[in-house]
Amino acid sequence: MGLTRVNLLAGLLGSYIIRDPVVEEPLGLPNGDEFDRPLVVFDRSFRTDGSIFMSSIGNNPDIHPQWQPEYFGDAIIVNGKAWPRLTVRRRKYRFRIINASNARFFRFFFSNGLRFTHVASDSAYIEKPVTTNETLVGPSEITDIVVDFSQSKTNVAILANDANYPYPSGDPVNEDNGKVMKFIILPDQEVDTSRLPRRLVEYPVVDLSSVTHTRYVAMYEYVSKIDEPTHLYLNAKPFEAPVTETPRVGSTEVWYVINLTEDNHPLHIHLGLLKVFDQTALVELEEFKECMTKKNDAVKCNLKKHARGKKVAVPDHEKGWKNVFKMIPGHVTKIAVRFSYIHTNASYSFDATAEPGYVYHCHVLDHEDNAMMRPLKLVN
Ligand SMILES: [Cu+2]
Repeated sequence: MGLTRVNLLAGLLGSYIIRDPVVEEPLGLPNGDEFDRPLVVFDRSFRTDGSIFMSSIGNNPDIHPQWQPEYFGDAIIVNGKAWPRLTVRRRKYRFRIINASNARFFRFFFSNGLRFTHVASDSAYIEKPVTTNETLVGPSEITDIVVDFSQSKTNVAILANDANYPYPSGDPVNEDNGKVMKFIILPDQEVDTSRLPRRLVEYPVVDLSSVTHTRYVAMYEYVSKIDEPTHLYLNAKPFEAPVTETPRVGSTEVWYVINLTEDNHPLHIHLGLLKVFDQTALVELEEFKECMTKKNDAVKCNLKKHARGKKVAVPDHEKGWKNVFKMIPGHVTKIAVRFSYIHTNASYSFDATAEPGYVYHCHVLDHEDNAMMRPLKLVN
């Protein structure tokens, strides 16, 4: 707490893929080190000597000497290299693209119109492949896609980004952070034995009639007299306040996540996986915000009356089980949270009630550090 934003920024980081050959080999997706590649993407700023730069002066130094609400770097780094290139063959590749930025969202697309075929998201497969032109990835999200370079009409494709920062209402991208990496596509056609199956992996259906607990998680941002953010809280509580979320092991809960801020926050729940139903715009938002700021109680502030705006459909490729999901500002997001294994519905093979317990938090590192994070204590 307080140091994650600095630790990840300065440290070495990499990816570790856990495979289940029994489930995955029959799918026939591109595999092996050459054709199944993690791409760890983040933004960094550098001094002229190449060392990493992060300003150590807070935006509100009288209140907090170091903290800034979001770190954004000038250069886009993929697997440790700034704006790298990769030579690929004319065939299918699987890329597991991990957004390891502190605060930057990426909306990836290919400059030459090549498309993404999603096969999984975060740590779980989706039911069937979904093809899109672009994919929005918040901090800590993983977009797991197949790209078929045999479909490319050009021999060069730029993987680009057009997500404002902060997302969604910050600055537009520029020449530097609008580019991610370059693919050089070899001209020769080749035989490709990998495939995109019609169906991927189906997990057991969740019985929502067994839901016993509904929770409300409201996201607040606080500002100083000069209108600069000072900190962010979930349910208006600091991390140290006594635990309020105590789900039962094996249960499924419905959470309404209410984003009262102006930014999108990727909510990450430890241990439990989540499925998103929908996102609904809050009407008469200022009135609702005022009530929530006073009472911090979604029921007393009549969330139902305010959750009547336009519904935002969940993109098809994000309808599966997620580790993290992007909470749209001024919206309430309804999610199911499952506290058991999702592939069998069986209970955990370890004692999930053991100390020190778990947490749930916004995955913008600068937010979770100050202190958009709350404890999560499982009970039997
Ligand atoms: Cu956040």
